Amino acid sequence: MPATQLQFRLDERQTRHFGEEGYLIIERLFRDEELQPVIDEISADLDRRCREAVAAGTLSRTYSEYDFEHRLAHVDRENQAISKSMWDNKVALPSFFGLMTNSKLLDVAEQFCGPEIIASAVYRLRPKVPSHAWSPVPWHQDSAYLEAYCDMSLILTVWVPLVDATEERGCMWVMPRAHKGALFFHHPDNMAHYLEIPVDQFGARKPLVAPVPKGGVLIMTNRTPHASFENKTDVVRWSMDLRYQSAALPTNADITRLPNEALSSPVVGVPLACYPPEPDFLVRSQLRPNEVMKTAEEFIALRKTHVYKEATDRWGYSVAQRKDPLAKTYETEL
Ligand SMILES: O=C(O)CCC(=O)C(=O)O
Repeated sequence: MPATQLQFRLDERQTRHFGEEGYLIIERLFRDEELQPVIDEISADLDRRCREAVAAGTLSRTYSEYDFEHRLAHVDRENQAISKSMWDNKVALPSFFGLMTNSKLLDVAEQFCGPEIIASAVYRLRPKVPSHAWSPVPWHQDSAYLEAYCDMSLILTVWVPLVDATEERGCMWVMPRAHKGALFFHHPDNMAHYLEIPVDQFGARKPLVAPVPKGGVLIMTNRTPHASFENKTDVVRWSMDLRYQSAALPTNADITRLPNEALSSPVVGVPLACYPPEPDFLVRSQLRPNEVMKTAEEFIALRKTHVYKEATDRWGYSVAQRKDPLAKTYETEL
């Protein structure tokens, strides 16, 4: 089988950095015109939410004179439910499919996950508005939210800012070289909204701030501890986090399983997925090209029809124990 012709190849220094440090910033991956469809559709979705809120009497006006970077910050001073719902509500827009299947992004994923690539179910849109209790995300490893049988496999997080993500705007922080052993212990944070690693577990380790310009990405492993803090500016720190894994790992994508690929587990049975609540799908493949998802319509339909399956409550923290009335399930917070 000929290797995929990669259009975007990382150099050896970058690959080594990722392996040793557990993260890598790629400063220039996307051109503005590749991100613009996403920004346009989010803006239209926000516009619709504002008009509906005005009609419902929960917002005095639509704030349509403000641009993408500022509008939600103004809306949010009057109505916090809109930003919260866009953060939590698993927004699925056609352009998200275009971004997730961007060939340069898949080239990056292929260099770590191999040529049979699954877009992991868990992607999130994050409008980090200034001064919100829920928009700082405490230290955690993504695997804390995933099934334990995937802890030692790579699920690649690609964090994509849609505006320049600076320290003042609440960009990501990472804990370098902390991604190789067993998971750190996690407990519910103060709001019972997120899972959190108590910081004393990091000992003498030093965190690193990871600003990323628009057009760049931060990639991390599922065991890389990371966090983001308050946005101290009037700009909304819009970002998306996307995830990829090899098709050989547990997945609920509707694909033919090949010899040596995970199918079932004597412990958990089938169907098996690293994150059962939401649906995975195949985005690049040499071995089953006909099963690659081709259209945004299929992506939207899959998000609507997937049958929710509870993730294992591996930290003894059930949904019923949550204190935050706005949060429906902690699985959404990854
Ligand atoms: O975007 C953020 O502020 C947090 C993102 C995050 O924790 C993640 O991608 O797992």
